[in-house]
Amino acid sequence: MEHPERSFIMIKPDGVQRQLIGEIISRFERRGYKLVAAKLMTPSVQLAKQHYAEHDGKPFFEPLVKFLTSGPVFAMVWEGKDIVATGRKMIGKTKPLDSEPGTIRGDFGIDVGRNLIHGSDSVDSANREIKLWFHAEDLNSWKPVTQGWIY
Ligand code: ABT
Ligand code: MG
Repeated sequence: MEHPERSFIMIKPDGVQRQLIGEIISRFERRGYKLVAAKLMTPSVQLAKQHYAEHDGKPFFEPLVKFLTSGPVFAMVWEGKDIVATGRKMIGKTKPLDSEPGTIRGDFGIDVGRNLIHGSDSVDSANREIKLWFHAEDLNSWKPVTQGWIY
């Protein structure tokens, strides 16, 4: 079944510890996006390595995996027009110091190794990451009645 674009968005262990789950969900909801899946979980080392496979071998890879597996993350799938690119814009740049105020990292973060949240960087990455983190039956397709005022 066809559905609008989807992105994998994950609040990292630092964002969960800082109790920013509600704040972050609220930003995506208010922008007009729709939550189709969510779970609080502590990722295994294997899952973290698969998620960040593109960085395997880089000097920050091992600390990155250690960080991501250090406690619960809040994994989500969001849906809506241009969610991948718009989600990255709402999140801000990789380095919080390059992130504009108004973005999540620009409002709440100061360190690249504690940058609070992940968002897929392309539609292909999103499809790969959604499959990696969620079973197909856990993705909920639903129609909010307010959507007529957004599109
Ligand atoms: P993610 O959403 O976590 O993938 O971050 P983003 O796509 O903005 O940035 P990338 B390049 O994918 O970085 C992945 C994680 O690696 C950390 N990192 C990155 C470093 O610690 N040092 C570096 O020099 C680079 C390039 C930051 C990212 N996550 N965390 N935490
Ligand atoms: Mg990335």
